Amino acid sequence: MVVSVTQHGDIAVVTICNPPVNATSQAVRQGLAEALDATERDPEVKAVVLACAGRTFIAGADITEFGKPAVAPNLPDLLTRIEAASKPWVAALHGTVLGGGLETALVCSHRIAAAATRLGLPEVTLGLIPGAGGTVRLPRLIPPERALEMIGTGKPVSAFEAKKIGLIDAIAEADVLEAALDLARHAAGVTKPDPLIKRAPQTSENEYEFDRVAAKIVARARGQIAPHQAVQSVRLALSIPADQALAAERAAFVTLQSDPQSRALRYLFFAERAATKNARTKGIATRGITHVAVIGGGTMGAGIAASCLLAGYGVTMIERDHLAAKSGAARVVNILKGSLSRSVISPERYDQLQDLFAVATSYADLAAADLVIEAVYEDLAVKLDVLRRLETHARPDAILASNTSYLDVNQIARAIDGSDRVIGLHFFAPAHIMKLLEIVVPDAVSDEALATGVQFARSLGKIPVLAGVCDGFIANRMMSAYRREADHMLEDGALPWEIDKAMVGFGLPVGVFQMQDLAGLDISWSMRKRLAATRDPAQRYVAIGDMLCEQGRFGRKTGRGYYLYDDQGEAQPDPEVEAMILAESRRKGIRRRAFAADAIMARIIGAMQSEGAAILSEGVAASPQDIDVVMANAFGFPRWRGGPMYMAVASE
Ligand code: T1G
Repeated sequence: MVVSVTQHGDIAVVTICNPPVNATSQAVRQGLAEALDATERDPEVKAVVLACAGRTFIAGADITEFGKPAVAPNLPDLLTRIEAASKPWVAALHGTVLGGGLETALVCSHRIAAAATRLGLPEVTLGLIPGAGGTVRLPRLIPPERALEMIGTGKPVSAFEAKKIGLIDAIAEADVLEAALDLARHAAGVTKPDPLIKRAPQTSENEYEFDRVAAKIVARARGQIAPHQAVQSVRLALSIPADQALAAERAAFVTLQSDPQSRALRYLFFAERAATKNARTKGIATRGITHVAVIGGGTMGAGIAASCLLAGYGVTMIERDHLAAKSGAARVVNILKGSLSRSVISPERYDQLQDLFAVATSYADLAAADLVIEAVYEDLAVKLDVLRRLETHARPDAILASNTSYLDVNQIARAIDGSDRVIGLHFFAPAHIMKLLEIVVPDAVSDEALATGVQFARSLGKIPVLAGVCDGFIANRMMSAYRREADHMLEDGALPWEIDKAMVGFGLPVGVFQMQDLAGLDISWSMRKRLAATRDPAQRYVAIGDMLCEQGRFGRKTGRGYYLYDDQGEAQPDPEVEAMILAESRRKGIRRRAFAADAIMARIIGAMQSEGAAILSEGVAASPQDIDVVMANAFGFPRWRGGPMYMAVASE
C-alpha cells in the first residue's frame, strides 16, 4: 500500500510509503484521492494528519513520469480537492519537502516540521516552474519576495527559516507525528482557516524588494528560460484572481516540461545519480572509514581536509614541518569559519569539528587513518616518495589515495607492494565546494578499495565519476582538447576575446583564454616545456601561449596575459597580443578568416565530442552520461544544454 489510513482516536493518519523519496507517482495520487474520500465520508474523523514513511516527506512529483502521457488524477486537481476538504489536514513534515511535496503541504490547513527539515521548490533546476499551485499559494502564505526567491532560485530553506517567514506553523520539539496529532486535535476544535487560494497575496516587507529579487533572478538566468517564467508567473499570481493564476501556471508548466532545456536538465539529474551507482562497484562490500589522513596542507590539501571534517570524519593533516603545518591548519580553520559564517554549520558543530582535526609533522601519526590522501606538489618523484613512506607508516589495511590531477596513477601505485589499495581521488579546487570527484581506477586496484573510494566520495556529498588512467583522466583531458581547438582558431582567424565571448554567450561561466589568464599561464607553460621532447612533431602546435610566457605575460597575476588587466583587474583586449597572433598566422602562411560566435562554438563543442568519443572508446569513461556529468560539474558546462555528448545525440 503506497497510501494507508490509520485511526488515532478521531484523527485519521494518512501515510504515504513510496520509497525512496515518496514522489507523488500515479499510485500515490490515486491513494491520496481514495484517502481523501474515505476521511471525508467517515463521521468519526474530525481531522487528518498527512505523513510519509521513510527518510522524507514527499520530495516532489515523480520525475520519471515526465514526458509520458499524464495519468489521472493529476496533482493540481488532487491538491485543489484536498484544500477544499471539510476537515482540517495537518502536514507532518520531515526530510526534504520539495516541489510537489511542498505544494501538497500548502493545501493542508496546517504544517509542522521536524527541526532538520528543508523545504523548497527546486523546479527551476529542472527547467520547470512549480506546476501544482506553488506560484499562486506560496505568495499567499509568505512575503511575495521570499516566495519569488524560493521559486526563482530553487534554493530550499531550513525549518527555522520556514517558521520565521510563516511557511510552517511550528517546529516539532520531538516526534513530528506526535506533534502533528496534537495540532490536529487542536485544529479539529476550531474553525478551519481559509484555504490559501481564497486569501489575498501577502504584502511585501519592502515595495522594492520584490523587483530587486526579480532582477537578481533574471540576471543569473544566463540563457535559461525557466527563471524568467518563474518571475512572470509569480508576478501574475499577485495581480489576477487565484483560479486564473492557477490555470496560467499550469499552461506555463506544461510548455516548459516539453522544452529542450527541461529535457536536458532532467537528463543531467538522472545522469548525476547514475554516476554514483556505477556497475563496477555495485554491491561490493566497502571498508569502514572514520579517520582520514591528508598529506599536504596546501590549497588542495586544506580543502580536502575541510571537506572530510564537514562530512564528520576525524582528520589528521601531515605537513613537512611546523611552519607548513601551522599554515595548513590555518587554511582549514579559515574554510570552517567560512562555513560557519554561511550557516552551513552551527557554532556548536564548528567547535566539534575543531576537536576532530589534528595536525602533525610525523608520518608516525598515521596509525588512526583508514584512508590516506596525498595532496603534495604535483611532481611524480615527490609523490612516489610519499607513497613509499605511507607503505612504511600507514596501517597495512589503510587505503592510499593520490589527488594527482594528471600523473600516471598506475606508476604511483607500483611504488609500493600493496598496490591493490591505491586509488586516485582527483578533487577539484576549491575541494570543499566542487561536487565532482574523479575516482581514478589503477589497473591493480581491488574492487573493495574502489567501492570504498566511491562510497567515501558520496559521503562527502560529492558526485564520484570513475575515470581510467590517462593524461588528464576525463575532465582535464576534455579541457585540453577544447583548449587546443581554441588555440588553432587563434591562428585561423579568431581573437582570444572573440572566442571567450562566444563561450560565455553559449552559457559557460568563463572563456578558455580568460580562464588560463586567471589560473596563470606559467603553469601550463612549464608542463609544455617538460613534454616538448616527447611531442609529436606531426601534430599542429600553437606557440602563442609560449610566446606570451617568454615575454613574462603570465596572465592576471602579472597584469598581462592573453588580455591586458586594468587597475581594477578587469580584462581588456590587448592590441599587442592581436599583433602577435596576426604575425604568427602570417609566419605560418595561414590566411586568417572571420569567425562568428556559432562557428566558434561549433568547433569547441566538436572538439569536446571528438575527445569524448575517444575517451569512451578507450574505456576511460564508462558512459557518455559520465562525461556530461564531468563537464557540468568541473567546468560549468550549461546544465540546460545537457552536455557535449547529450548535444551530439539530441541534435540528431
Ligand atoms: N522523482 C523520481 N525519482 C526521484 C525524485 C523525483 N522527484 N527525486 C529523487 N529521486 C530518486 C533518484 O533518482 C534516486 O533514484 C533516489 O530517488 C535517491 O535520490 C508538480 C513538477 C530528494 C534531495 O526536484 O533533489 O515536483 O538512483 O540519490 O542524494 O511542481 O533526490 O536510487 O534509483 O538524489 O538523498 C521537484 C529532486 C520535482 C527533487 C534526495 N523535486 N530530488 O537526495 O538521493 S518536480 C525535486 C532531489 C515537481 C511540481 C513539480 C534529491 C533529494 P535511484 P538521490 P539524495
